Amino acid sequence: MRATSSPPHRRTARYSWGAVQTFDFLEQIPDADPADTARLIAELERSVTAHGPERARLLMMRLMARARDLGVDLPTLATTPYINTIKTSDEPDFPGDEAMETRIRHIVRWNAAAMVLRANKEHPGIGGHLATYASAASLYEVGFNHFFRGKVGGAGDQIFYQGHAAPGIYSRAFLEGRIGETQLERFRQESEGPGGLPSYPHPRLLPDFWEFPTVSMGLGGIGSIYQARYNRYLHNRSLADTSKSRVWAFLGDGEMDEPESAGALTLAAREGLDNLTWVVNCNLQRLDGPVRGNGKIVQELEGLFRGAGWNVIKVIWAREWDSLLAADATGDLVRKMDNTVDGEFQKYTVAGGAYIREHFFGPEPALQQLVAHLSDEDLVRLRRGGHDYRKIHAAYAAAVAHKGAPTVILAKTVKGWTLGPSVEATNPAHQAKKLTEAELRAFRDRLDLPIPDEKIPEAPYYHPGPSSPEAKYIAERRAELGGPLPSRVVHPSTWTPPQPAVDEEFAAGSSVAVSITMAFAKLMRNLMRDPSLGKLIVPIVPDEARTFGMDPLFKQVGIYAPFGQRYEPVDSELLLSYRESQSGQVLEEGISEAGSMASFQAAGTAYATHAVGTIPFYVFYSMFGFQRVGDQIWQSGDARARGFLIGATAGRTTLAGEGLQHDDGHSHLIAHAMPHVVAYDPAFAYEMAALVRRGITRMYERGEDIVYYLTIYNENQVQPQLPAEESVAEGIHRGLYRFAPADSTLTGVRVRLFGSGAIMGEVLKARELLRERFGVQAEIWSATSYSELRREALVIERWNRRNPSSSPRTSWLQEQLDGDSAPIVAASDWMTAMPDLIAPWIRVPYLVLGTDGFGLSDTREALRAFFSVDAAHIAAAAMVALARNGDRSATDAAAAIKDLGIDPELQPVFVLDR
Ligand SMILES: Cc1ncc(C[n+]2csc(CCOP(=O)(O)OP(=O)(O)O)c2C)c(N)n1
Ligand SMILES: [Mg+2]
Repeated sequence: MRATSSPPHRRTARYSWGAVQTFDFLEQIPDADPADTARLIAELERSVTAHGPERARLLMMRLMARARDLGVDLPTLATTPYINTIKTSDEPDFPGDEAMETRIRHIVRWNAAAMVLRANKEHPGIGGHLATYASAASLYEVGFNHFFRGKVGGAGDQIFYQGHAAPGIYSRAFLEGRIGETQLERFRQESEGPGGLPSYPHPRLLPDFWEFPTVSMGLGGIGSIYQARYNRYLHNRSLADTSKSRVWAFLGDGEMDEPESAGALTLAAREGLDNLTWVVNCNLQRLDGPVRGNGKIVQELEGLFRGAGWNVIKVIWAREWDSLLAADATGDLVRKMDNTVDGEFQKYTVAGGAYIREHFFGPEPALQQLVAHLSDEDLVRLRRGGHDYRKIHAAYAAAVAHKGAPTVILAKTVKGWTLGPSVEATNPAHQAKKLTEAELRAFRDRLDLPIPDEKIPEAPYYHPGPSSPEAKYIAERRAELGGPLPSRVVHPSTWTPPQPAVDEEFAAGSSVAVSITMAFAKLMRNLMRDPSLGKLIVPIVPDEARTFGMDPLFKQVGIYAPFGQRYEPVDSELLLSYRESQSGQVLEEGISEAGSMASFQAAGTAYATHAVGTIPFYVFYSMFGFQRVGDQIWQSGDARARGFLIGATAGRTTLAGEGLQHDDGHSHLIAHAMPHVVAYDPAFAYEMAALVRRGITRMYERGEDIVYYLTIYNENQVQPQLPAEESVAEGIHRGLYRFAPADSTLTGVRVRLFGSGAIMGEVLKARELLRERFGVQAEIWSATSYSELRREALVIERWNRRNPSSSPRTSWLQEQLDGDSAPIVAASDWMTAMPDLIAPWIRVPYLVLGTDGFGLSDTREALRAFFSVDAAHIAAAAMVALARNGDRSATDAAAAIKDLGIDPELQPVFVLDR
């Protein structure tokens, strides 16, 4: 008997103190008839001794299959043999004209390569990819000709294309006549204006074409899962009929290593998303080399997906293998397939027929015999399954028919297929963007295209003409399937703004101290009661609703649960119980910021995908927003998502006690880097409410493709009334307004204090200190958005820079501040870099206080003193600003610092410790 490693039911643990313990869970299951068990095991042992382990393996699998038929509940096998999941005899007839579709595919292949080759000839180094699409062409073509539903008469399917396959998708649109030659010529050359084609699927750059940005590896995967789920959400809430929409996602096998690719697989199975199909293009290679040279990526992924509850269909071998497998009476061929690692399979693709004969079939006489009738060329022509139309079609048909779970198709292909020996399955294939003349000629011959030899050096585009049989065939196929894809359509919508009852209470202020977070939770409840808008609001929380005071929504509108609530919640007796419902409105995502962000994107793009302008409010711990899922937030800009990101428990000093990994003092800086994000740091409830209303108007009435980011805090304060001045209403949105004038009872020097967010409370206290202790009057300004102020100032500045002889234009910032010589102190709960964003336009002494460095676990007061953003430090800075402005002496300022109890020598070393 062969030596085996420890069986899966037995585990041995060796402890550092020397103990060894063996766990055998089978021994722990009571056995009513040990003698019968021993008899069966002895039978198995005899079989292994007599016939070897392979036969025992077969026997065990047959027994398990029979047991399942008899209704025995056995654990699922993680992997199956390395052959196609669908038996040849079970394949449906191919419904298309295969010869015609092959010709079409050849044309698409050619132009996909030509556009990359020509762009790189014109602009060496501009990039583009040949090998990805070359391996995936059949996978896409079967979809386009037989499965993907277009948008005529409904939303159609949502398709997430592999980013690096973009040339193939453009090339097909060219054959369809949707993209012209001049556009192909402008692949990766967009700066001239409309007509350029972006490198990858970017709705931001090509908004009538692309729908879902995918090229940041992994984000297409998780995005597609949440898209399928959101389709169900819309359907279950009667907001859109998505029953005919299927989500297709094409991913690379290397891409499956991204946590985002694999991270939400169980959600898809748990929610029974049989409206979702993934196609993983297993060309066995990623950018640098093999995905699993020493293993088998298809088998590994099979185990992963099956374990997560997916329906798995492997498409490994093309039809040429059918007869070989049928003749494999001993199972030797299957065993060889099982035992061959991916690195070897890659080698077989490049090494030729003689090598395949010697190394794959050679060592075993039975296998050698199996292919004795085939020439070396024939062996090379034994294709992988992912290049066989019929096998792919069978897999897609089975996926579409499967009920109750999502399906993944693991299609084995060759990277760079058809592109010749310098690309096909070579390790640098991913980055290939050149072919020699001879290779191009060979490529043309292989594709059998009528391109004359003399034209070959320029890699010309080939179109058979709009009335050619090929063009007609694809036009008919697409017409039957509901029109061309990809295509992004924004439907006009009717619009009713939220009623005044939604937010008028916030303009009135409060008599008791409440936090902005509480005000926000109330605003959400009000919004969801609005007769026209209420149903469109989509609250998204990653297991933090209670933290943000949003748990009343559980009862008010319910938590979305596709199968309803199958248990009586522990708190069913309480007023605010945990209510799950099929029509629930809250997306309670559990602890997955990446999942929440994917939901945000599906909800925020529904205005285009499903012509229903749902308004997502994703509320999260601000620390776990921009830095945790920054790439997805960036992607939401590309996707043209609309909605609100709410960074709750914000502020490096306001979130007391939580310390270094919770105290966010920099998400606004990251937000500033995102062009579509309009970020605000409101100080008062009326600001927050006004921003939400304006945000809704901008996004959903005016159709701006932007995302609002608001930070909200947990500090209670009596909320002031909205000042009546027009400049206040406008200033809230522009980023700065004067909240309170200087105290007119005082004469003498004056300072301007900028406050924002929770630090506004300290600024207001500093005003009192300045008045009482130093007789200084202070104006209070609320800086709701340094980033918006800077953006506008930059636009104005650019115009002035380009028009030096015209009279200069002025920004809102300059209009508010210029002509006043009083110095300015700005304080916030964010890094000093935030107020510094506007420093270039400030012409008076400008002192900035902020929270640079790691947070600490301490009280709010201690943290504010530590970071120098409390009232005393603000007042002290004001005295220094006055001194720098020549309004007070340096001695006065030094005395004030002492008077305020600040130790000038105290260096909080670990704030900027390096
Ligand atoms: C997040 C991220 N990391 C890295 C890259 C760079 N990159 C682009 S394609 C690629 C390899 C893709 O391999 P695979 O997923 O197997 O796709 P294939 O082209 O083989 O079909 C890499 C590393 C990227 N686009 N996104
Ligand atoms: Mg790959």
